[in-house]
Amino acid sequence: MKKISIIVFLFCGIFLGNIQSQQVKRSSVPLEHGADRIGPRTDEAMQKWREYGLGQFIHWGVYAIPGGHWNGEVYRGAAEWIRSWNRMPRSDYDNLYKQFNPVNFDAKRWARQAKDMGAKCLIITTKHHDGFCLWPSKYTDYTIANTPYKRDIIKELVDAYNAESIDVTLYFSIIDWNHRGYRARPPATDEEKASYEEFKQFTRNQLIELLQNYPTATGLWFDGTWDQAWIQQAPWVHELERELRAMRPGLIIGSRFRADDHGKRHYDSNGDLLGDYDQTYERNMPETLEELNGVDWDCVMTVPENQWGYHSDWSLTYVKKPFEFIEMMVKAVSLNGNFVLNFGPDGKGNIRPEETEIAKEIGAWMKVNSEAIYGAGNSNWEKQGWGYYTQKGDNKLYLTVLNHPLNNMVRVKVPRPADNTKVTIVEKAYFLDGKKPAIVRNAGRDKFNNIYYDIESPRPSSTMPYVFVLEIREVNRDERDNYQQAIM
Ligand code: JFZ
Repeated sequence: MKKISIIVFLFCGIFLGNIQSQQVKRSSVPLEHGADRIGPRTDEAMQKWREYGLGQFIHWGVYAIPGGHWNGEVYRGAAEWIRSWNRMPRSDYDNLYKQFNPVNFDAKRWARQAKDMGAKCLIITTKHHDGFCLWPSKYTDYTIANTPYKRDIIKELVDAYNAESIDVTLYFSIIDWNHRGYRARPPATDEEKASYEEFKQFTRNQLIELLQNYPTATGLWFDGTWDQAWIQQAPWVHELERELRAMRPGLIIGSRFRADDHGKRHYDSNGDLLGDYDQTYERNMPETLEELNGVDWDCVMTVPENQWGYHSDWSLTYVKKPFEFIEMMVKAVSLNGNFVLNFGPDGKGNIRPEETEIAKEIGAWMKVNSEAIYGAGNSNWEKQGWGYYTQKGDNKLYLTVLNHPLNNMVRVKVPRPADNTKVTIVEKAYFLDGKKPAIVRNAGRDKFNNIYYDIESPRPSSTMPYVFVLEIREVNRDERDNYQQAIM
């Protein structure tokens, strides 16, 4: 009995393993509005997206004026949500735009800072839940055009970032507290239905307008799509998505836009991804490659715990350190994702000093080590306690060491090639900083005959992570000795 169940178990294991590797659908509920594609995109635009590694998010709008405070009181929620706080009168919030005059705003300076940090893409809030538009939309008066500032902030940002070779994705909130037709719950009466139809047309008009106004924008990053009213519009949203994609070949849209026939979001009822990348990693990250099932994904991260827009008081929660962002970025890349760090400029158009400092420190690290990030991805070398592996092609392995071992030896476990007649050898080992050669020592085998090496690593003078490169190759087992000179 036991034997049979073991055999059945093994058989299932092999069988299921095959299904996964072929990316066959796990179930097949018939859907009209499920995923439009099974498996990742293979086009050039998506390939470029995949290689970003690091991006910048910016949350900016009239909420930057109160900065988490009103009438001497502190709002402890996310600063961009202050309009929903019962201590701030709605009419006060809805008149803030009359004072929006960010005289210190300088798109070129922001873009240069992002470039120096190492960002390859920007996600900018064109309109957050409050409905205020940073571009002069012709479909509402609640825009930058009717502030004292007047200038088209989105255009200035797109131009400045593009000039620094940074791609721009437009963040757009479906929630719009300023539009009379917007509602969270499905419309019930005829009157509600009619005004919700107006809201839908308004949303469509604005999205088309954004793509027309900013022809170089590469993607749309949707938010606020969790309301039942929106979820029930799945067929219409599906059609809208097709329309937007037809307007802009290569356009990249994440999983937070439309639901399927049964109201399922991000992944449809068959478990297939809706959109081009998984957008669920908001202030969190996957732990393993397995849980991702081969999908593209991004992680969007705040500096304090949950503040996206400008909050003048950062002493209320823990504020993350540059080391942690570098760790998250490396981890994201090691799991084939992009890491996007959020900035919340103030009401005058300044990027706060704390964020400027973080950008500088990340940038200084990237200057030396970005080769381990851009265009790199997962490696099949087994993760060890010192940090993360990232890999480019078949031969270049990057070891980002975050926890320097006390014995000054970084141990690696060499994977065994699937082909039994081959072995993986290390051809070259060096520090990415200055390409200084590193000494690799034989560290024996375990009882499963796995090979281990120790890379000598003198105690670092800085507390920042450092990177080794291993150039590796699969060779015939009997040729191994010709190559092992590098190993002491
Ligand atoms: C949303 C916004 O409400 C917030 O202000 C900010 O813009 C952020 C980027 O997006 O907040 C969310 C959205 C989704 C989740 C959590 C917060 N989520 O899926 O866990």
